[in-house]
Amino acid sequence: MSDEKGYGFKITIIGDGAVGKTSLIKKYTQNSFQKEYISTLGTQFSKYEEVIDGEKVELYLWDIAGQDSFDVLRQRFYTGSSGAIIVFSHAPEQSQSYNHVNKWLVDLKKHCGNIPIVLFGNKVDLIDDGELASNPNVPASNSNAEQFVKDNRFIGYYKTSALTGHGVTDAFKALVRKLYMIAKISSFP
Ligand SMILES: Nc1nc2c(ncn2[C@@H]2O[C@H](COP(=O)(O)OP(=O)(O)OP(=O)(O)O)[C@@H](O)[C@H]2O)c(=O)[nH]1
Ligand SMILES: [Mg+2]
Repeated sequence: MSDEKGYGFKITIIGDGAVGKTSLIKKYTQNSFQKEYISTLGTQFSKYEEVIDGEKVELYLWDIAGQDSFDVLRQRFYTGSSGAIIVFSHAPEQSQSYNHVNKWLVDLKKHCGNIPIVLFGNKVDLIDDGELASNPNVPASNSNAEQFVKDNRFIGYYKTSALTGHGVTDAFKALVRKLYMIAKISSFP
């Protein structure tokens, strides 16, 4: 999807309800954070422009509600995604969200095939980072999450916090840069 005006990428963001999908987009695009939880109703769409290597890149960020009640609606919104972000939460009471990452991956692949994907482990501000680094028995430990992304050929795994901003820019940029490189290579005559 390129023309002389630059590049445009649709990025779909999925993951369980309340893991922080909307908050991460807000942090990245507006550098703001909201403490109250307002569940996304169906889908939310944001457009964001940035410049990579002097070229304009437009991002169309499709934020899809994680609640099961939106399952049917969600299918239609995968269409045309250039890349995807799967988010889970490190908050202790949301530890199940890591176990559901594979379910999201299967759903995504069914509709989009093999597109570049990045895994975000969000809400790292709520846990002891040392524990993730040193205890492989924690399901979402660094070593387990890194092995998962390797096995499934994701672009990468990033620990993020939409609250503090930790890792957010690096995580989004990893995907945007990858999409840009792919588009650039395929636009060569
Ligand atoms: N401490 C902390 N709280 C966060 C973080 N990210 C999001 N939250 C909070 O978690 C709650 C849910 O965040 P949302 O961004 O609405 O989650 P969501 O994944 O978009 O949820 P759905 O739209 O229902 O799928 C909100 O109260 C946020 O303030 C984070 O990194 N750290
Ligand atoms: Mg949301």
